[in-house]
Amino acid sequence: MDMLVHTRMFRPWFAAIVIASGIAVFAPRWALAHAVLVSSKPGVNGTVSGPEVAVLLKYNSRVDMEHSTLTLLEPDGKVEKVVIEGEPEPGVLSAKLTGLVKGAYVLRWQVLATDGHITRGKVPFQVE
Ligand SMILES: [Cu+2]
Repeated sequence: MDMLVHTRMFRPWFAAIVIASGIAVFAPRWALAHAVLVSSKPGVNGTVSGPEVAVLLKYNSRVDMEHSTLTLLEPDGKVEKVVIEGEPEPGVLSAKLTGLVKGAYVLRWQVLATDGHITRGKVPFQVE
């Protein structure tokens, strides 16, 4: 009877420790492996002048340009596909936006990292 009580009390703690150390060990590797946006042009919530806007998205790891997509949500609610122009250096994607009028835009990105995982995010910005 005594033994059973001890076992029940022990297990949740043991599970918690195993989970916590698992996160501690693997979290840095996940962070390195996934493509996370490090910096961008335009910057997040930044303001740029139109009508032509150069886009640069810098990630913490190499990305597969062929399997990455960019879309632009325009002030009128229209969503346009943005052609990825190139990869000026590993982990950096470039594109050119043209004909942008004044207003609020959201550039949505989805990239495939070299570890096979897809990440996505958005860069809201203003054109003045
Ligand atoms: Cu990953």
